[in-house]
Order: sequence, then C-alpha cells, then structure tokens
Amino acid sequence: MSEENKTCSKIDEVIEQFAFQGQLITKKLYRNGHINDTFLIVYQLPDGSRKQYILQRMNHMIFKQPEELMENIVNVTEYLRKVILSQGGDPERETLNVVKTRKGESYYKDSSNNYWRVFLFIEHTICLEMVESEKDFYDSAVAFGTFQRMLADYPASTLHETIPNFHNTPSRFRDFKKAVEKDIMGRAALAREEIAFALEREAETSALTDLLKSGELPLRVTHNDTKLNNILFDADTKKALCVIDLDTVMPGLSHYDFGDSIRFGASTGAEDEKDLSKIGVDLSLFEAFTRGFLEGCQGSLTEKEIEMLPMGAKLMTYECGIRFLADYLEGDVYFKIHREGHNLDRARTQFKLVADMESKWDELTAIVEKYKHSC
Ligand code: ADP
Ligand code: GN1
Ligand code: MG
Repeated sequence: MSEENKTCSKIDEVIEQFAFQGQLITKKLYRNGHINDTFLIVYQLPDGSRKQYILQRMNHMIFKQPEELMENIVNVTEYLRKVILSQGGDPERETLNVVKTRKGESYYKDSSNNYWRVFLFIEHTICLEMVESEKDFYDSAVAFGTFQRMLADYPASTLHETIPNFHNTPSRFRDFKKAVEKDIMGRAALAREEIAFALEREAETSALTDLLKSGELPLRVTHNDTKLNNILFDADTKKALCVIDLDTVMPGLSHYDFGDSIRFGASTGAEDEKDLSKIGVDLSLFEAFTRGFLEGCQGSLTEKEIEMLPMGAKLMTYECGIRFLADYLEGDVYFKIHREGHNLDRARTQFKLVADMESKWDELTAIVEKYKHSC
C-alpha cells in the first residue's frame, strides 16, 4: 500500500474520535504542504447544510513534541479569541479554532503513532500562493503585524519551543556546514556554486542573534512562518482575515516574521522557480509590506528593530536557502519534494534573492527609513 493510501485508511479511525454531527460526505487530501498533510472533511447536517473541517496529520519527525505544540496552539488561539472578541471581531473566522476529541484532547495519536488534529474550516476564504496585487501583500503585512501586536502581552516564557533554534541562523549555518562536510548523498559536487555562496556569508549569520544577546533587540512572541499562504483572505472583501499555521509560534525576533514574509511574497518568482532570471526582490512589494507591517505593529517596534528590518529580510532568505541546500545534500529528508533537485532549485531562488537584496541594499534601507517615523 502506498504511504498516501495508508494515511487515508487511518482517517476513518481518526474521525471516529471526534463528535462530528451529521453524515460524512467528503474526506480528501486538501493540500500537501512542505511539512504537514492537510485533509478536508465535510459533513452533511440533517437540515441539508454542510459543515467542513480541516484535519491535519502533524509531522512528528519535525515537531518532536506534538503534545507541547498543541498546548501552544490551544493557549495562543484561546488568548487571541479573547483579544478578537474585545475588538468586536469574529473569533470563529479571525483565528484558528481547535476541535477537541470526544475525550476532550486537542489531538489524537493513532494506532501507528501519527498525531492528528482538527480545526474548524474557515469558510469563504482564499489562500494565495503568490502575491497577486500590492494591496494583498500590504493587507497580509497588516495581519502579521497585528498578530504580533495582539500577542505582545502573551507570557512568552510559557510557550514551548516547538523546534529549538528554529531561526537561529548561526546554528542553521553549523548544520549546513555539517551537511556539506558529510555529503552523504554525494551531491555536493552538483551544488558547488551554491555552497560557496553560502559559506562566503558566514560572518553575517549572527547579525541579529548578537543584538538579541546584547539586549539591543527584544524577544517577542512571533509566528516564525509568515509565508503569504499562511494567511486566509476573505473571498469577497479580499481582506486578510486569519493568520494560520501556528505550529511555529514561539518567542522570536520581529525580524523573523518580517523577513520570512519578504522572502516569500516580495520575490518576483515562485520559491521553486527554475528560471532564475525571473527571481528578484520587488521594491514596490517590499515597500508595501514595510508600510503594512509597521502599521500593524502600531508603534510597538523599537528604533533598532526597525533599522534592522532589511537584515531580517536578507537573513531569513539566506537561512531558508541554507536549509533547502542542507536538505538537498542530506537526501531531501525534511522538506517534501515533488521533483528531482527540488530542494536545490529552492535554494537557488533564495540565494538569487539574497544577491538581489545585496545589490539593492541602499533602496531597502531608504524604504525602511521612510516609514520609520510615520507609524
Ligand atoms: P502546512 O504546514 O502544510 O503549510 P497549513 O496549516 O498552512 O499547513 O494548512 C495548509 C492549507 O490548508 C492552508 O494553506 C490553507 O489553504 C488550508 N487551511 C488550513 N487551515 C484552514 C482552516 N482552518 N480553514 C480553511 N482552510 C485552512
Ligand atoms: C515550511 O509549513 P510551511 O510550508 O508553511 C517551513 C518553513 C519554511 C518554508 C519554506 C516548520 O513552511 O520554515 O520557511 O517551509 N516550516 C517548518 O517554504 O520548517
Ligand atoms: Mg502553511
């Protein structure tokens, strides 16, 4: 039986654990992301209406403590629910809602030791894989900035670190160097230029963590995976509605959220584009995101944080590049791939973006400077 069929055969066992109402009419793979497996479950209620749920199999090879991860998500979403209510919003649409099992647990561990969870499906939304307009990107920036601000008073020390050193770039660099040295797949010869590009930039890897250590940058509660496709937009108004994919919500630097969004959304091409001539940083998108993010943060960022935002964009892009490249060298064990060399292609786009940011550094810093005092 293929892995996918084995997974699907588990779904019946899993949904039995939840007190869903009505008759099951659909269970299908919804989206195959880089990390988790996402399914759509649809029930027909006696009055003929439908109720949809998102069912996810968590990747416990990557998130080694799924229990702790779910504790974070339950606590953070319950906190957000209160904030959203106090602002007159709708918490069933503006944050994720965990559906508990019949036993009142936030996850179910199946007979093959896979971990599953269910969220209410947020209806009438769309998810963007690429920026379609500057306005969408600006809206996503406000949403991620607002997310960070809403969690500003959340007791960060109570959050579990779901992946230790997730955005610790020097630690990622050490892992990358080990992967190059071991070269277990014999692929390093196929990526000489990319390896050299990454090694040349070692000195900069600690630009943010050094400032954190010296107390010049504050630790905050951050999302840490702020790709555009981790936002749901209202299908009618096209407004950014809900920040999703909360697996990596942990203490971090505001630069991680700013930078990861720029890396993904301000690129002129897809993350896995093979034609590198299509890849660069779009300055208008960079500007739209900077404006939106600072507005969303509502003056909560320090001068030093703002000054370092371009470095956040560069380091998050670089870091993602070395993660993709290390995974290529290690045999594609972390990020799911859909073609041969996929992770190498992904690493190449990230490094092309880094190089483009370097060549546009003065423009990037001028844009940040322009909005520094306006928010
Ligand atoms: P991954 O780790 O694979 O990125 P996500 O949690 O981001 O997993 O979910 C994958 C996709 O499933 C999202 O991009 C979005 O399209 C959809 N999705 C996730 N949660 C919901 C939800 N509660 N309501 C509607 N769609 C959702
Ligand atoms: C993964 O799960 P997803 O696709 O949103 C990864 C991010 C990377 C991203 C690259 C837990 O995010 O860190 O930046 O792929 N998430 C994890 O596309 O490693
Ligand atoms: Mg996602």
